[in-house]
Parts: sequence; structure tokens; C-alpha cells
Amino acid sequence: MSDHDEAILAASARRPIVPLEKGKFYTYGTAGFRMKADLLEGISFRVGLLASLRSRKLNGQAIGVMVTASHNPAVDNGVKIVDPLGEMLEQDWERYATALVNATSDQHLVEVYNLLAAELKIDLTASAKVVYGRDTRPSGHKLVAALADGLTATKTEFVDFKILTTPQLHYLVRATNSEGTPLAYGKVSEVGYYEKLAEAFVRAIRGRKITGTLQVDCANGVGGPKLSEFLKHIPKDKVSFDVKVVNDDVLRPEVLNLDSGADFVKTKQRAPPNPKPQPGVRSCSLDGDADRLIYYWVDPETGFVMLDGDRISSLAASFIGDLVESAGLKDDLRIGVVQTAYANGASTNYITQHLKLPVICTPTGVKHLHHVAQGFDIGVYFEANGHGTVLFSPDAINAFKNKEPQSPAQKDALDTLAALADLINQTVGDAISDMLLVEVILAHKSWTLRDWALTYADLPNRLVRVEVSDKDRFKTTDAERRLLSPDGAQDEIDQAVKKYKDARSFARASGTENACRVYAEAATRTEANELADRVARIIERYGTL
Ligand code: G16
Repeated sequence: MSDHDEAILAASARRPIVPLEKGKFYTYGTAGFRMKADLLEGISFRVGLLASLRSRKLNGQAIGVMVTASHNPAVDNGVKIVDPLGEMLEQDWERYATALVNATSDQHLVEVYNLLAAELKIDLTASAKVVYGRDTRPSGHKLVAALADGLTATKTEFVDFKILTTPQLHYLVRATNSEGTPLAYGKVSEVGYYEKLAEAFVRAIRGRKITGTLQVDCANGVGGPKLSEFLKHIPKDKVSFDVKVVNDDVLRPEVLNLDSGADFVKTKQRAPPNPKPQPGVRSCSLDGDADRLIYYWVDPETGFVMLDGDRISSLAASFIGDLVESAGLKDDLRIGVVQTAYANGASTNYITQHLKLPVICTPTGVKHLHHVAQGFDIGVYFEANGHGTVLFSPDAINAFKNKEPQSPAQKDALDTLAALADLINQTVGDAISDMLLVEVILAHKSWTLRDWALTYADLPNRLVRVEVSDKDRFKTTDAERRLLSPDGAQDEIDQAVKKYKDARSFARASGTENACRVYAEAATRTEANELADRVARIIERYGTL
């Protein structure tokens, strides 16, 4: 037994885990532990133990913990762990987190903790550091208090950054670990984040004009106040950026993500009802913790038009690809795009056939996409739901900064690329940073949203959420495009798909909600809707068998 044992035993007794019914376990899902907030106190405490072990294993580097349930309703919350470079927790460690969280008693918890320390050869006397933040959910208070108990019991140094967007916490983790090194990521403060983004935004815009007003729906989440704060850091004499922040009420928890936000827009395929959509206004929506972004406008002639994560991905890949060519770096840097099965087939065709870039498909969850994107010098990854970013390798950043330009045009391209590498959050998808990226690209191209939408035509598609009694019965393969179980379900989906032109459909269990998701696309809107309904009924039936 280590000298932490008594402290863990005592603190664990105050932060008990809620037992699940027999045969059920808590799992580290798409984005950490996420569920009804009243189940999470004990979990948050145990995540503190895990984060301390992880920090000790990594020579005392700071580990991040974010308390958020992002796009989920206000009654939910979640806890996720961030690695030293600001990336999601290494996947091998998810099972250690799961082992701690599912320990059946305080005593068992201490045993699992010590077993892990022994197995992973962790010196429990070494120093450890954790930094954490939370979104605006009221339940966040008690969850960070439970987390802090876990950190205190294990003698872990910690910094509470209070209320943050998820990407801000990721930024702060990386900034903390790189402080004072040649790879310093930015100042270790929320203000440092705003300053970095604002400075890079001015450099990336390079005097171009942003046309009209941008209306930003913040889902009544943490993105509202943080975006307003960020806007104060843009020097008005250098960039004129007219932003109207809407749905930024964080005082009434019940309105969080309610009829607003990126998830609402993407799944309902319409603008939030409030404020009443005005034709022609360039608009975008963030989600509850500001890591997803969807653009849209209501066209006076054709109605609602959405520019989702696939669109942001192809826009960024095309713009950055052109800059790399102008900078004379085309033969030196490998650019690639990473998507999931939810990517619209038309976007994949556009990227492979028109942009001539490789596309790799991974399972859902930015943790998967991020990892694969790191295999490129410039890896563009976005999920269709608007979650994503662009990663630049050290070689790419080095080339932007140190290549000797042969012409003014080449210098301009290199300077813009260097600015983009600072503007784009390299740790995780960040709605505020992604929004600035889109604005920079539209300004450079002098494009409206309509120009952007004209690059290709989306295949009509529909996403449906299906409540089932046991979502864990649905197991997938082939980057989640096919069901392995329950037996027979995939055959029925295949039969349904065959009935429609250019059709594709798949179903999978959500890793953040207690439900399955069904995606369908087809040649026409009616067919896509019909197919989605059919497959949803198949899933409903198998889910209740
Ligand atoms: C999280 C993940 C995303 C994922 C989304 C939905 O987003 O970070 O990568 O796409 O969940 O996942 P699922 O379909 O498994 O529920 P967020 O914004 O909720 O943190």
C-alpha cells in the first residue's frame, strides 16, 4: 500500500460511485465519461486519481481535465482527460480510467490504483500536475470539487482555470507544458489564448476586408461570453469584424443547447428559431462547449443552406493547398484529409477528385481523426458535425518560417501559412478558431457563403437519433460503416439501401448519448428521408428485441 492509500480511502468514502445494474459498466466513450450529472461525482473523483497517475508517468507534465457535456442537454455532464500536448487521452489509458471508475468499493479502488502504479512502473512519490476547467453547467461546481479531492488525496499540484471552453482548456494544457521552451505554445492564461488568436487573425487577414455582419449563435453555452471576450482583443484599426453574438444566455441553465447550437442546426437542418432567421445573414452556430462549428444562411430564393464540417474541411484543404503551391512547397509537404462515415459522399468525391487529395476514414471521435491527421505534414480533419481542425507538422511550420521566398507572391503565401498555423488550434477542434479561419478564407477569396456552397452539391442526407433499450448491443466494423451485431441487422440495412439511388446508410451506438444514430444519404431528399426512416425502424426493432 502506498502512502496515498489512507487519503484515497477517506476521500472516496465522501465521493461514492453510483453502482450500475448487474453486468453494466461505466465506459470511457467518444469524449470521456458522459451521462446524467448526478452519476458523475464519484467518477470525477476517480478521474483525478487517473490524471495524477498519468502525470507521474509522464515525468510530471501537466494533464488536463475538462468537465463538460458539450452538445448534450443541461442535465448531463461529462469528464474527459487531456494529454500533455493538448490532445485527447492516449487510448491505451482509457481502459485504466475505466478500471478505476468501475472499482466496486473504496478498498477495491485503492487496490486498482496501486496495481496500475505497479504495472505501469509509476513512482507515486514523483511530482504530478493537473489543470482543469468546466463549462457553464451548474453541476460542474461539485464535479470539479470531487476532482480536486482526488488530486489532493494523491498529492497532485493543480490549477483550477474555472469556466472555459473545451478548446481553451486544451490550449492551456499545451501552453503549460511548453512554457519557457522553444516550442512555447502561448501564454498560460485565458487572456494569452485571446491574444494569440487575435494577433494571428490580424496577420492572416493581411488587410483584406470582411464583408457584412456575422451572426454567431452560441447555444447559450460557454462560447457566448468567451467569444465576446475574445472580440475585445481584435484591434479595430487593423480588422473590421462585425459580429453579432446571439443565444449567449448562460444564466438560465435550462436553455443550454435548447433549440440552438451546432448540433441542432446539423441534425434539424434548419436555423435556430431564435432570433428569427433573417434571409441573407451570414450565420454560424457553436455548440455548448464551443468545439463545433456550422455555418449557414437562409437564402431568399432557395431557403436554408448549411455549410457543415465537411464544407469547412474542403474549404480549408483547398485554400491551404493553393497556398502551399504558391509558396513553392507542393513537393515537400504531404496534405491529407481525414473524415468519418458521416462525411457527405459528395465532399469525399470533391476532395479526392477535384482537390486531388487523399482522404482517410476513421471511426467517430476527434481522438481517432486527430491521430490519423498527424500522419500528414498538413492534416485537415473535420467531422460532418463541425468538430475538427488542421494540424501542421514541425517540418511544415519550419518551412513556412524559414523558406527563402523567391517572389513577393511566394512571401505572401508563406506569411499567410505561418499565420494560419498560429490561428488554428493545433490541440483540438475549436469553434472560435475555426470560425476565424473560415472568415480569413472567405475574405481572401472575396467569397460569400453562396460562393462557398457552389463548390459542390451535397447529396441529400439525414441523421436520426434512435432510442433503444441497450445501445451496447450494436457493434460496428469498417470505420463504423457496418454493423457486426445484432445478427441480421446489417443484412436488413443492406436490403433497404438497395432500394434507393446513390444511397448509403449506416447505424452505430453513440458514445456520448444513450441512443443509436442512423445516417442516410441518397440521390433525392425524399429518398434520403425515406431510407433514414426505414433504417431507424430496423434499429428500433433490433434495439428492443
Ligand atoms: C463528441 C466528440 C466528437 C463526436 C461527438 C458525437 O463531441 O468529441 O468527436 O463526433 O461527440 O459522438 P457520438 O456520435 O459518439 O455521440 P462533443 O462536441 O459532444 O464533445
